[in-house]
Amino acid sequence: MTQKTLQVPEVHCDHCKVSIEGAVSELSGINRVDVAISEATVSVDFDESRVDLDSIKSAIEEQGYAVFG
Ligand SMILES: [Cu+2]
Repeated sequence: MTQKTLQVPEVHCDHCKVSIEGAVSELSGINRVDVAISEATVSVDFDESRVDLDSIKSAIEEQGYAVFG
């Protein structure tokens, strides 16, 4: 399992949290996803043999957020 924390500066409220966590958890190979609103970060545990980081970033970007890290 790989753990990664991404910076998503536009995260600011529960709506952002629900949108991003929902979109990322729909991908296969995601063990855990957590959006920290106060830090504007997305922490994700994932199985690299089933999903890659670019796919996770794309899922967040498709919700309308820029992703860094
Ligand atoms: Cu929001």
